[in-house]
Amino acid sequence: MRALLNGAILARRIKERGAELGLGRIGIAPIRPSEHETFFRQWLEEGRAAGMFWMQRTAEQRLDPRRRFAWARTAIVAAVPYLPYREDRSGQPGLTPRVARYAVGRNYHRVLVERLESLGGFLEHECPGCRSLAYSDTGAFLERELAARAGLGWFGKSANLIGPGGDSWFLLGELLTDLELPGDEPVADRCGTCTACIDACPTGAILDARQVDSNRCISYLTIELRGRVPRPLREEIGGWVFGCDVCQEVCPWNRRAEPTADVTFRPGSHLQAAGLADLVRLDDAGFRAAYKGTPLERPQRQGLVRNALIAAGNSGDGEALEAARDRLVDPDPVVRGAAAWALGRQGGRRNRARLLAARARESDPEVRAEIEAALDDPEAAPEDREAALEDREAPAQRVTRAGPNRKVRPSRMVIPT
Ligand code: B12
Ligand code: SF4
Ligand code: SF4
Repeated sequence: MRALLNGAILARRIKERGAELGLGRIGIAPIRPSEHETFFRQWLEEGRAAGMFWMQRTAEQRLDPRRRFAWARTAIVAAVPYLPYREDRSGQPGLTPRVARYAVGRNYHRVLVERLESLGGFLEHECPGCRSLAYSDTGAFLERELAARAGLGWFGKSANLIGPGGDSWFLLGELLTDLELPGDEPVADRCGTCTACIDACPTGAILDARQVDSNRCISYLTIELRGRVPRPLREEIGGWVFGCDVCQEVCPWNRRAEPTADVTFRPGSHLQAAGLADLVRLDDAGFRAAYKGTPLERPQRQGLVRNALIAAGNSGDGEALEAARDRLVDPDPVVRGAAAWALGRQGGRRNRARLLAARARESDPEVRAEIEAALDDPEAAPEDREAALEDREAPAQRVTRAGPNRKVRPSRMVIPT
């Protein structure tokens, strides 16, 4: 343990250096066991972590970082602003409005850790022999709790941390150190009687008592979930292909937020120049070329193409739906199933013909079930359903009975709302 006589001066210099390094606002908190242990354990026990089993596996360390880092005394926590643009999302080009704002630029984990390590170098220079370790997101910490303790914001009803200056468009990272530094004061909760985030969440994922049920959160469904998205939630995902910003968009504290000048978070050309159809068409090589090293690498090709197909089914984007027909023969069964869903939702004679052909050759039982459900989609126009039922009884007569050139239904939703 290292006590410092000039801790307050060092803390101020750390904050100044952090700002110079692009770490935004810095707060300091002692490392100690969680004050919200019951809350966290209950969240896990009620299955709110969904398929993120790593949360359960590392629960004890999250609740008390000293179990793993016995030497650590203080967390220097950075809240790095990332808002990439001020304007309404729908005015952004290409895929940008379909991707959560924190992920439109470069991979922030790497960037934040590099900057925090530079801050560690500064600490070493000021206090030779001290120890430090940088993390952002991927470490087993309750980062929001650490940040709240370090005075970087309050835990809003949306579960997002809202900064004392009044917005939640920032990412967190921390530098653990064996130095003992004076901590900052937590800020008061200013959500008041507002419930805008709870009311606006498209999937009803925000429960009372500031809990998010990951099973329903679009961020989880589009980024972390491997395999099929549960059917009842697909429509609610709207046009999102990676993450979701709805609970932050409606937060009154975010209304006047200024975009960051940090180029790290500027929308990349891989998103601005591409459309939904490009995403639907991605093969392995195309995925690696466009998305490796970006935040969108996380769901892998299977997840990203699956998400694009769901967005296509919801948006009625003609080019993307045209591309979806080819995905019925994709090597990945999850992608084939999502393609069936998108085409079933859109209805129409040509889509039905493709689905019937796919059903005839499909050997995977789960994809077959998707195709059956798509042929029977209650969302399809009534004449589609009728024709689909007839198709099952007498496939050979389908083309003549369904009638020519039935119009594809109009768009339900063009971009996420
Ligand atoms: C798992 C995870 C998710 C999951 C689960 C989300 C969740 N709400 O728990 C999913 C995939 C759904 C997700 C989504 C998002 N995430 Co996320 N996620 C994480 C991760 C890895 C762990 C979070 C966790 O431990 N959850 C368990 C719950 C119980 O903990 P918690 O929400 O953090 O709450 C704790 C404290 O805040 C504390 N607490 C503190 N004060 C108070 C006060 C009261 C009254 C109470 C009751 C509790 C309380 O209680 C809890 C236990 O300590 C963290 C990184 C990390 N290592 O912490 C990023 C992190 C929380 N995510 C982040 C972001 C940006 C997002 C998204 C906005 C991304 C997007 N746009 O799509 C969404 C927001 C969804 C939402 N409304 O929460 C940021 C949050 C930044 C911020 N300003 O808050 C983090 C910190 C990553 C980072 N390094 O910046 N995420
Ligand atoms: S990120 Fe989207 S789905 Fe998740 S809690 Fe917020 S509004 Fe709901
Ligand atoms: S929308 Fe309202 S309730 Fe939700 S986090 Fe913002 S201020 Fe709090």
